[in-house]
Amino acid sequence: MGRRVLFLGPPGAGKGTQATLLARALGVPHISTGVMLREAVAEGTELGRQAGALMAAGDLVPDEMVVAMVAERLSRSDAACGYLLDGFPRNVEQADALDRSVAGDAIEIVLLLTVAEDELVDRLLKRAVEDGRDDDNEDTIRRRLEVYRSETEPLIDHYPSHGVPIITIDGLGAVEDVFARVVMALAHE
Ligand code: B4P
Repeated sequence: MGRRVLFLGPPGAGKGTQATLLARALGVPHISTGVMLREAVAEGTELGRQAGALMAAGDLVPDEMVVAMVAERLSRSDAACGYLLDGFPRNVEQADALDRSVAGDAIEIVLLLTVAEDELVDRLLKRAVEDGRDDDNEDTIRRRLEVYRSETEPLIDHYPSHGVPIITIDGLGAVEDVFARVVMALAHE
Protein backbone atom coordinates (compact mmCIF):
# COMPACT_ATOMS: atom_id res chain seq x y z
CA MET A 1 0.00 0.00 0.00
CA GLY A 2 1.37 3.41 -1.01
CA ARG A 3 2.60 5.59 1.83
CA ARG A 4 3.22 8.72 -0.23
CA VAL A 5 -0.29 9.82 -1.01
CA LEU A 6 -1.85 12.97 -2.45
CA PHE A 7 -5.48 13.93 -1.86
CA LEU A 8 -6.92 15.91 -4.74
CA GLY A 9 -10.40 17.38 -5.06
CA PRO A 10 -12.39 20.59 -5.10
CA PRO A 11 -12.84 22.75 -2.00
CA GLY A 12 -15.41 21.11 0.24
CA ALA A 13 -14.93 17.59 -1.12
CA GLY A 14 -13.68 16.44 2.28
CA LYS A 15 -9.93 16.27 1.62
CA GLY A 16 -8.99 17.61 5.04
CA THR A 17 -11.49 15.32 6.78
CA GLN A 18 -10.40 12.15 4.97
CA ALA A 19 -6.70 13.02 5.03
CA THR A 20 -6.79 13.34 8.83
CA LEU A 21 -8.28 9.83 9.14
CA LEU A 22 -6.01 8.25 6.54
CA ALA A 23 -2.81 9.79 7.90
CA ARG A 24 -3.63 8.30 11.30
CA ALA A 25 -4.33 4.89 9.75
CA LEU A 26 -1.10 4.91 7.70
CA GLY A 27 1.03 6.41 10.48
CA VAL A 28 2.34 9.21 8.26
CA PRO A 29 2.19 12.98 8.77
CA HIS A 30 -0.81 14.85 7.33
CA ILE A 31 0.61 17.84 5.49
CA SER A 32 -2.10 20.37 4.65
CA THR A 33 -0.93 23.61 3.06
CA GLY A 34 -4.29 25.20 3.94
CA VAL A 35 -3.77 24.42 7.63
CA MET A 36 -0.13 25.59 7.54
CA LEU A 37 -1.10 28.85 5.81
CA ARG A 38 -3.96 29.53 8.26
CA GLU A 39 -1.49 28.98 11.13
CA ALA A 40 0.91 31.48 9.53
CA VAL A 41 -1.94 34.00 9.23
CA ALA A 42 -2.96 33.46 12.88
CA GLU A 43 0.65 33.84 14.06
CA GLY A 44 1.09 37.02 11.98
CA THR A 45 4.32 35.82 10.32
CA GLU A 46 5.62 37.51 7.14
CA LEU A 47 4.26 34.58 5.11
CA GLY A 48 0.91 34.88 6.86
CA ARG A 49 0.69 38.60 6.15
CA GLN A 50 1.29 38.02 2.46
CA ALA A 51 -1.00 34.98 2.22
CA GLY A 52 -3.99 36.21 4.23
CA ALA A 53 -5.59 38.57 1.71
CA LEU A 54 -5.12 36.13 -1.17
CA MET A 55 -6.72 33.31 0.80
CA ALA A 56 -9.66 35.48 1.85
CA ALA A 57 -10.25 36.29 -1.83
CA GLY A 58 -10.11 32.60 -2.80
CA ASP A 59 -6.91 33.02 -4.84
CA LEU A 60 -3.82 30.87 -4.64
CA VAL A 61 -0.82 31.98 -2.62
CA PRO A 62 2.30 32.38 -4.87
CA ASP A 63 3.89 29.05 -5.76
CA GLU A 64 7.37 29.90 -4.46
CA MET A 65 6.04 30.59 -0.96
CA VAL A 66 4.03 27.38 -0.76
CA VAL A 67 6.75 25.25 -2.35
CA ALA A 68 9.36 26.47 0.16
CA MET A 69 6.97 25.80 3.03
CA VAL A 70 6.27 22.22 1.88
CA ALA A 71 9.92 21.46 1.05
CA GLU A 72 10.88 22.43 4.60
CA ARG A 73 8.08 20.27 6.06
CA LEU A 74 9.01 17.24 3.93
CA SER A 75 12.64 17.49 4.99
CA ARG A 76 11.70 16.71 8.61
CA SER A 77 12.41 13.19 9.85
CA ASP A 78 8.77 12.18 10.37
CA ALA A 79 8.14 12.43 6.60
CA ALA A 80 10.99 10.06 5.74
CA CYS A 81 8.72 6.98 5.64
CA GLY A 82 5.77 8.61 3.90
CA TYR A 83 3.38 11.51 3.94
CA LEU A 84 -0.14 12.48 3.05
CA LEU A 85 -0.34 15.70 1.07
CA ASP A 86 -3.62 17.64 1.26
CA GLY A 87 -4.06 20.78 -0.84
CA PHE A 88 -0.59 20.64 -2.41
CA PRO A 89 0.34 20.53 -5.29
CA ARG A 90 -2.47 22.84 -6.39
CA ASN A 91 -1.24 23.38 -9.96
CA VAL A 92 1.17 21.82 -12.45
CA GLU A 93 3.96 24.26 -11.53
CA GLN A 94 3.81 23.15 -7.88
CA ALA A 95 3.76 19.48 -8.98
CA ASP A 96 6.89 20.04 -11.07
CA ALA A 97 8.58 21.88 -8.20
CA LEU A 98 7.81 18.98 -5.87
CA ASP A 99 9.26 16.49 -8.36
CA ARG A 100 12.45 18.55 -8.58
CA SER A 101 12.67 18.98 -4.83
CA VAL A 102 15.20 16.77 -3.10
CA ALA A 103 13.17 17.04 0.09
CA GLY A 104 10.59 14.36 -0.60
CA ASP A 105 10.36 11.11 -2.52
CA ALA A 106 7.81 11.11 -5.31
CA ILE A 107 4.07 10.71 -4.80
CA GLU A 108 3.02 7.06 -5.28
CA ILE A 109 -0.71 7.44 -5.59
CA VAL A 110 -3.31 10.16 -6.05
CA LEU A 111 -6.79 9.92 -4.52
CA LEU A 112 -9.33 12.18 -6.20
CA LEU A 113 -12.42 12.96 -4.12
CA THR A 114 -15.43 14.02 -6.19
CA VAL A 115 -18.62 15.71 -5.01
CA ALA A 116 -21.29 17.62 -7.00
CA GLU A 117 -20.89 21.40 -6.95
CA ASP A 118 -24.17 22.19 -5.13
CA GLU A 119 -23.17 19.89 -2.28
CA LEU A 120 -19.70 21.49 -2.12
CA VAL A 121 -21.20 24.94 -1.71
CA ASP A 122 -23.66 23.70 0.95
CA ARG A 123 -20.88 22.08 2.96
CA LEU A 124 -18.68 25.16 2.90
CA LEU A 125 -21.56 27.49 3.81
CA LYS A 126 -22.34 25.18 6.72
CA ARG A 127 -18.71 25.34 7.82
CA ALA A 128 -18.90 29.15 7.60
CA VAL A 129 -21.55 29.06 10.33
CA GLU A 130 -19.68 26.49 12.45
CA ASP A 131 -16.05 27.68 12.12
CA GLY A 132 -16.24 31.23 10.77
CA ARG A 133 -13.44 30.71 8.23
CA ASP A 134 -12.73 33.92 6.26
CA ASP A 135 -12.90 32.20 2.87
CA ASP A 136 -16.19 30.31 3.42
CA ASN A 137 -18.59 32.92 2.02
CA GLU A 138 -20.54 32.44 -1.20
CA ASP A 139 -18.48 34.77 -3.43
CA THR A 140 -15.17 33.36 -2.28
CA ILE A 141 -16.42 29.78 -2.54
CA ARG A 142 -17.38 30.40 -6.21
CA ARG A 143 -13.94 31.88 -6.82
CA ARG A 144 -12.21 28.90 -5.15
CA LEU A 145 -14.19 26.52 -7.37
CA GLU A 146 -13.15 28.52 -10.46
CA VAL A 147 -9.51 28.43 -9.38
CA TYR A 148 -9.83 24.68 -8.78
CA ARG A 149 -11.13 24.13 -12.31
CA SER A 150 -8.50 26.26 -14.04
CA GLU A 151 -5.42 25.57 -11.87
CA THR A 152 -5.88 22.27 -10.07
CA GLU A 153 -7.98 20.07 -12.38
CA PRO A 154 -5.15 19.77 -14.96
CA LEU A 155 -3.36 17.63 -12.34
CA ILE A 156 -5.97 14.91 -12.99
CA ASP A 157 -4.29 14.30 -16.37
CA HIS A 158 -0.80 15.31 -15.27
CA TYR A 159 -0.22 12.47 -12.77
CA PRO A 160 -1.29 9.49 -14.92
CA SER A 161 0.75 10.90 -17.82
CA HIS A 162 3.75 10.86 -15.44
CA GLY A 163 3.10 7.25 -14.40
CA VAL A 164 1.37 8.00 -11.08
CA PRO A 165 -1.99 6.22 -10.72
CA ILE A 166 -5.05 8.20 -9.76
CA ILE A 167 -8.12 6.67 -8.11
CA THR A 168 -11.45 8.50 -8.10
CA ILE A 169 -13.51 8.19 -4.94
CA ASP A 170 -17.12 9.26 -4.51
CA GLY A 171 -17.02 11.82 -1.68
CA LEU A 172 -20.77 11.87 -1.14
CA GLY A 173 -22.17 10.24 2.00
CA ALA A 174 -21.26 9.91 5.66
CA VAL A 175 -17.61 10.57 6.57
CA GLU A 176 -17.09 6.94 7.69
CA ASP A 177 -18.62 5.58 4.47
CA VAL A 178 -16.32 7.75 2.35
CA PHE A 179 -13.37 6.64 4.48
CA ALA A 180 -14.27 2.98 3.89
CA ARG A 181 -14.10 3.70 0.13
CA VAL A 182 -10.69 5.34 0.58
CA VAL A 183 -9.30 2.34 2.48
CA MET A 184 -10.76 -0.08 -0.05
CA ALA A 185 -9.29 1.88 -2.97
CA LEU A 186 -5.81 1.85 -1.41
CA ALA A 187 -6.01 -1.82 -0.46
CA HIS A 188 -6.69 -2.78 -4.08
CA GLU A 189 -3.91 -0.63 -5.47
P1 B4P B 1 -7.59 24.51 1.92
O1 B4P B 1 -7.43 24.59 3.38
O2 B4P B 1 -6.87 23.41 1.20
O3 B4P B 1 -9.16 24.51 1.66
P2 B4P B 1 -10.18 23.69 0.78
O4 B4P B 1 -9.69 23.37 -0.59
O5 B4P B 1 -11.44 24.46 0.85
O6 B4P B 1 -10.35 22.28 1.45
P3 B4P B 1 -10.63 21.86 2.94
O7 B4P B 1 -9.67 20.75 3.19
O8 B4P B 1 -10.63 22.95 3.91
O9 B4P B 1 -12.10 21.37 2.91
P4 B4P B 1 -12.62 19.90 2.95
O10 B4P B 1 -12.80 19.60 1.52
O11 B4P B 1 -11.84 18.94 3.76
O12 B4P B 1 -7.11 25.88 1.22
C1 B4P B 1 -7.59 27.15 1.64
C2 B4P B 1 -6.87 28.28 0.86
O13 B4P B 1 -5.42 28.24 1.15
C3 B4P B 1 -6.91 28.19 -0.67
O14 B4P B 1 -8.11 28.75 -1.21
C4 B4P B 1 -5.63 28.99 -1.06
O15 B4P B 1 -5.85 30.38 -0.97
C5 B4P B 1 -4.63 28.60 0.01
N1 B4P B 1 -3.79 27.45 -0.38
C6 B4P B 1 -3.82 26.21 0.20
N2 B4P B 1 -2.93 25.40 -0.40
C7 B4P B 1 -2.33 26.13 -1.39
C8 B4P B 1 -1.34 25.83 -2.38
N3 B4P B 1 -0.78 24.61 -2.46
N4 B4P B 1 -0.97 26.81 -3.23
C9 B4P B 1 -1.52 28.04 -3.15
N5 B4P B 1 -2.46 28.39 -2.26
C10 B4P B 1 -2.86 27.44 -1.37
O16 B4P B 1 -13.99 19.99 3.80
C11 B4P B 1 -14.94 20.97 3.64
C12 B4P B 1 -16.11 20.81 4.60
O17 B4P B 1 -16.89 19.67 4.28
C13 B4P B 1 -15.75 20.65 6.06
O18 B4P B 1 -16.54 21.53 6.82
C14 B4P B 1 -16.10 19.22 6.41
O19 B4P B 1 -16.54 19.07 7.74
C15 B4P B 1 -17.22 18.93 5.46
N6 B4P B 1 -17.24 17.51 5.10
C16 B4P B 1 -16.19 16.71 4.88
N7 B4P B 1 -16.59 15.47 4.56
C17 B4P B 1 -17.97 15.50 4.55
C18 B4P B 1 -18.99 14.53 4.28
N8 B4P B 1 -18.69 13.26 3.93
N9 B4P B 1 -20.28 14.93 4.36
C19 B4P B 1 -20.60 16.18 4.71
N10 B4P B 1 -19.69 17.15 4.98
C20 B4P B 1 -18.39 16.80 4.91
